[in-house]
Amino acid sequence: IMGGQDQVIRNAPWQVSIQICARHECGGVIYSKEIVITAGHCLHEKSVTLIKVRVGAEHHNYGGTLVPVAAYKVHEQFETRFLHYDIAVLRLSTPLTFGLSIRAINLARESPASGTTATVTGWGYTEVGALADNLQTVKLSIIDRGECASDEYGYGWDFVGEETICTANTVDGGGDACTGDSGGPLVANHLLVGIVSWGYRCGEVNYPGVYADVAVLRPWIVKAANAI
Ligand code: 4AZ
Repeated sequence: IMGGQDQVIRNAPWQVSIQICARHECGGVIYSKEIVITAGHCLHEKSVTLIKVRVGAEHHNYGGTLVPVAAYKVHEQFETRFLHYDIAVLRLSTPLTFGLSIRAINLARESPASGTTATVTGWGYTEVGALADNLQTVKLSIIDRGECASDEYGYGWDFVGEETICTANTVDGGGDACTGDSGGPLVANHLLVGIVSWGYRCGEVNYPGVYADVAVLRPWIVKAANAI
């Protein structure tokens, strides 16, 4: 997270760190005692035995509990070129015990309107090449897909699929998600509205942050969570 501040896990108890080969790779979100949501590109073609999830910790590298993963499923339409349908669910090998630092968040049923304030959290880069030790949080503004796709402001329609939403970067060096935040939560009005997906660099004007739109992908998430 660029331009954010420290967050305690009790204020984002659905946030997890997805670890591959014992290193923080991505964020993730607790959906139920056994199911975690993350980005498709975080798990795509990874060996399930190498994946663990750290829950209930402010720090990606210690504290809380490290839980092995039993299985995962990436969206059937996920593709690596434009990162469309960048969503996956995984099943933990043992169910979580919920408490003040570990709990689920409900999925939004409607996509957030342009101008909605949303909060993104994660341990991703705070500057080039540097993960955050302590969980970071920043408030951002949702922009509509047309603005995100527009040539002057954004990426073009190839990159901004119907299953994505975006956040504005209105000032250079302002708040944004970055490398290592992928798979983590974008929260508005106490509901999960997005999963961090990608962006061109971080915190640069004219390059919005792109997220999987949870309301659009909700039917897939519910079905996949029941099937794995
Ligand atoms: C990444 O590489 C990444 N500025 C995630 C989000 C953003 C940029 C990069 C958004 O995972």
